[in-house]
Amino acid sequence: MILTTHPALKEIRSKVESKERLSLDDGILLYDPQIPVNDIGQLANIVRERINGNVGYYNINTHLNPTNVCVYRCIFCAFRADLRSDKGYVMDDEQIVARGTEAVTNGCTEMHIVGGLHHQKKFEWYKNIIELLANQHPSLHLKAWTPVEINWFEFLTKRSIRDILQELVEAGLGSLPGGGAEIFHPEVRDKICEHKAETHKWFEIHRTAHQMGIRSNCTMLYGHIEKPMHRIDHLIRLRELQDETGGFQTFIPLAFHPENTGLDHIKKPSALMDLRTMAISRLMLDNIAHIKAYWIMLGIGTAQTALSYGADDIDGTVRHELIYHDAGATTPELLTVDRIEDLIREAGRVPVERDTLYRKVIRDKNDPGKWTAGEKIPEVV
Ligand code: V47
Repeated sequence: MILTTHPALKEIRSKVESKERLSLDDGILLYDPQIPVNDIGQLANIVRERINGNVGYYNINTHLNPTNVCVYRCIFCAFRADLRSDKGYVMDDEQIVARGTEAVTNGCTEMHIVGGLHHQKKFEWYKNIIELLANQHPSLHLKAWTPVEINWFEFLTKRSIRDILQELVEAGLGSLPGGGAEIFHPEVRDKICEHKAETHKWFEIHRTAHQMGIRSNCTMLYGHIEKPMHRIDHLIRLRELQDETGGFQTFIPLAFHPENTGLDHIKKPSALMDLRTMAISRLMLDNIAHIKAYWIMLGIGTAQTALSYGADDIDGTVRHELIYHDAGATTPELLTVDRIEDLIREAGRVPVERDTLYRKVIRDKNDPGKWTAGEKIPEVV
C-alpha cells in the first residue's frame, strides 16, 4: 500500500501501473526527499516483479585487473597508479592463467576483466590476455574491457571499433562490462574524468557491440558531484540506446566510494540514497531486463534490501575485486554460494544461478565445478 499523499507520486504510480514511460521531470521529482524512499521502492517492486517475478539472480564469478597502471587520472579512482609508482603492478601470463585455473576450480562461470591503460602496453597485450584465458579455460565467459579500453585500442591501433571488437571476439571475448559510464552529462563528466572515453564514444562502442551481437552491461557512478538532473539524464540516454539496440542486459548503479580518491572530502552515499537510486533506476529503465545490486559496493545489507527496491540480481560470489576495495570498501573479498543463496532467500526471493548471458546454470550433481548453460531467461520488458 502506498502511504504518501504526495500528488505527483499518485500520477507517477498510475503511469507505472499502466506501463507508461516516466519522463525526465518524473525522475527528478523522485529524488525529492519529501517523497519517502519506501513509496518509490514499492513502485519499483511492481516493475521488478512484472519483469523478473520473484527470482533473485546471482552468478559465480571472479575479477581480474591485469594492471592498475593508467594514463588517465580520473579524480574518483583509487585503483589507478602512475607508471613509476610503487603501487603500480602488471600481471604476467603465468599469473593470468593461474587466475583462470583458480576460477574454474572454484566453479566460476565468468571472469570480469578490466584494468588501467598502461603507457607501454600495446593492443596485442590486452588481446593476448583474452586469448590465453579462452584457450586455457574455454568454459569461462570473458566479460572484458569497457569502452574506455576499447577507445584506447582505437587510439593505439588506428583501427575501427568494429575491427577491434571482431578481433577480440575471435580471441575469445564474450561480452562487455558496464564500466566507464560514470556520468554522461558534460557538466559532470568534464570535471571527473576529463578526456577519458567521451560520452559519444561510450555510446558508439556499445552501439557497435550490440549491432555485432555482443551483449553488454551499463552503469552509473553516483554520489559525488552530480545532481539528480544529471543522474536522470544519464538513465534516459541509456534507455534511448536500449530502445535502438536492445543490447544491454543489466544496469548497475555504482555508489561512489571516496576513500583514497581526489574527492575524499565527499561523504559516501547513505543506504537510503542507494535504495532510492536503485528504485528510480528500475522505474526509469523500463526497457532493461535486469537491475543489479552489486553487494561489493553497496554492502551486503543494502544489496539484500535492494532486492525489494527494484533489483533482481546481486552480482556474484566475486574474488579479487580491487577497484572498490582500494577506495575503502569494507565488504568481504568473496561470498560463498550458500551465503548468497541465504541472503536472497531471506529477502523472500528464489535464488537462481545464471551465467553472464542470463541463462540458467545447470550444475553436474557429481561434480559441481562442471556446468552447462540451460534455458535463456526471457527478457520480457
Ligand atoms: O567505471 C571507480 C567505478 C566502475 C570508484 O558490468 C568507482 O557487471 C565508486 O563497472 N567509487 C568499474 N565507484 C566497475 C564496474 C562494474 C562493477 C560490477 C559489475 C559490472 C558489470 C561492472 O567502478 C568504474 C567506475 O564507475 N568506480 N572508482 C570509486 N572510488
